[in-house]
Amino acid sequence: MSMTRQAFPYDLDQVRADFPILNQEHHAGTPLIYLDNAASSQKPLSVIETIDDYYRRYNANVHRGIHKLSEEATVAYEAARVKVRKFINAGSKREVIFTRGTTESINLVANSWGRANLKPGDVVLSTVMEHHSNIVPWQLLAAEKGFTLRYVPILSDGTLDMDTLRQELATQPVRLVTIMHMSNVLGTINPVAEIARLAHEHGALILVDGAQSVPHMPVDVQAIDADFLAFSGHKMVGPTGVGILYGKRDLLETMPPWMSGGDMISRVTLEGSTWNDLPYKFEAGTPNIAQAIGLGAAVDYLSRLGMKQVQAHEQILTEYMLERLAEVPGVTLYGPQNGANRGAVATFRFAEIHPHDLAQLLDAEGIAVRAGHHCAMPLHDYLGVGATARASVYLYNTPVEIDALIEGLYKAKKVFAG
Ligand code: C6P
Repeated sequence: MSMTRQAFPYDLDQVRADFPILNQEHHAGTPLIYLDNAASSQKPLSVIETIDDYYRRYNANVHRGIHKLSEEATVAYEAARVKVRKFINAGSKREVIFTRGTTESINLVANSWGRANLKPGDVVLSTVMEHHSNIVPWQLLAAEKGFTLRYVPILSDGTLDMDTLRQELATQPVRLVTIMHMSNVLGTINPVAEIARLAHEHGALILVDGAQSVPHMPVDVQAIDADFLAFSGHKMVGPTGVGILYGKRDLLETMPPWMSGGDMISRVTLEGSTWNDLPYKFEAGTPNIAQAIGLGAAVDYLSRLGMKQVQAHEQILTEYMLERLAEVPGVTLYGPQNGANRGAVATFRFAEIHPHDLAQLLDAEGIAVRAGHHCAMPLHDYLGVGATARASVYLYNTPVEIDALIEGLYKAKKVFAG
């Protein structure tokens, strides 16, 4: 099977021209085929230039200075917050907190809401497919506060075991369901709106880890009815070092600060302090100003393309990638096999070739994939594999690049056959 570009919802050549890194050689004479987008995406010129412009023209601290530069920086920083609010359909910009990324956002919820509310006897319900950043913060807090952390298993097709989730909610004193929207390994898309409804029915809150969903599909926090949503800028054509915690305003108002210092206070005396309004209560110290403004430009870029279009593009490409991989003798694929309603990753083992060796051989062909446990060791234990290879596509990838991946696999097999 082969595929033409006509099937795609936008002009791929035009989109690819926006990303300078895609138009370079990886090794001499080998074009770059970047299939490691779930780890971090590439950046369009508009994002790079927005950051450059900030440093060249109006670099200054925000919320502090009365001078023109500080005012300009503050306006751009707050404008980025408004763009993100609109992008995820939050009710208010006060519900949008800048963090360093998904990991920090989840740690914020654990250390603020979790530390203030969780006690022995309570249950936090997660799943076996989570990324370490949605497991370890809860493990650390459980050891300190004495609550129980339980995990919903997956079915053999890589989807979440919803019956067990329902049963856990009905029989356990669950206070929080903390769950990924889209798996970075399996590609599974969890039905988070339905899970939110179930959680709320049983008096629990829901935290959605949107690290892999927000970059790839329309995500509407009000439609999901998420209490918290965490995601990272660098996976959605934005810069590193910035991410978002969305939280419902009522909840955020009741939560104590986590990190403390400048900007998050209302008044400080030597005897004690009071806190600034939302969202600043959770943004201690000089924030990542350039990165936040860059994230605003990333949101502009994605919005111009349209998240429905991005999702449609990836769906076609993912279906093609899964089909082509399934044709290769010796490939074992993990996760739901149907490319529709599935995230843009293909995780696999190939014959007896260790994923690290495979990634190295593919790299020599100019193809960047990830190998290892993808920060999901419990899931790999559950699947009974130590490591896997993962190809992950984004809005700029092409079917020709998938064909190159398949050719790369055949070449790798030849190398290993001696
Ligand atoms: N997954 C991957 O290669 P940070 O590092 O904070 O930006 O994102 C953490 C994170 C949280 N949840 C999910 C579902 C993720 O996929 C990630 C990051 C990368 O799969 C790097 S390990």
